[in-house]
Amino acid sequence: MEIKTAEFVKGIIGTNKILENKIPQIVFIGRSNVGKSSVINSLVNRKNLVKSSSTPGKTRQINFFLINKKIYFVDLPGYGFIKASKKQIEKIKKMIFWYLFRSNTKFEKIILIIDIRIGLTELDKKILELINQNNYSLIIVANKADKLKTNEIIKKLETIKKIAPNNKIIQYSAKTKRERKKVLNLIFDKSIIVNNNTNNPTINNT
Ligand SMILES: Nc1nc2c(ncn2[C@@H]2O[C@H](COP(=O)(O)OP(=O)(O)OP(=O)(O)O)[C@@H](O)[C@H]2O)c(=O)[nH]1
Ligand SMILES: [Mg+2]
Repeated sequence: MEIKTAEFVKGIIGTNKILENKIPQIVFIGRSNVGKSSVINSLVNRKNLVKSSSTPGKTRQINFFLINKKIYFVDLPGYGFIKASKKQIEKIKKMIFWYLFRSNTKFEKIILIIDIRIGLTELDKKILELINQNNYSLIIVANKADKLKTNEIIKKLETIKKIAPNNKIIQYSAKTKRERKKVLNLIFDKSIIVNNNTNNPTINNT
């Protein structure tokens, strides 16, 4: 599916009406600084729709972007290391866990972004386990592949695959947009039938 429109809707920090509407949510999660915001920008082909920065901890809210007027891309703050006070880090961590596991939100798909050079960290593994327990459809996007040579990419992907044998893993670069089409195809992988005659997306649960 090609992305035609992308607009910022709102950022939330707790319960909100936006969680109750029926628009499917595709959520992007991962450690701070792995490139969640950059990946969203590159997928929607916009340079600055989502704020990204070299300072870890740029994203502080749960940000909703309406894509093709039919689906939300949701950009989360990063977990793990961010430049913020202990209190703030704890607050963000709580917010992420609430949204993912206790807010009753039904996700269409979860996109776990990692830095391909670092692979899955202990915290990634913990979150991965929880996501798999909840039976969500998950894709691991190994970002920043432009920083590695082809043979190194293959090795890193093999290691990640060993740790997460049941999940789809794909290399990506938000910088070069290599494999952009593939990532988009995976994200929209038949689970959503776009009905052009109505604003209501139809979910195909088969
Ligand atoms: N070389 C390279 N740099 C990237 C890539 N993706 C992101 N970056 C850089 O990594 C840094 C962090 O990117 P962000 O998109 O802000 O990361 P984030 O995961 O949203 O960070 P938080 O919001 O702090 O959690 C920025 O300096 C980006 O330019 C990539 O594919 N390749
Ligand atoms: Mg961000």
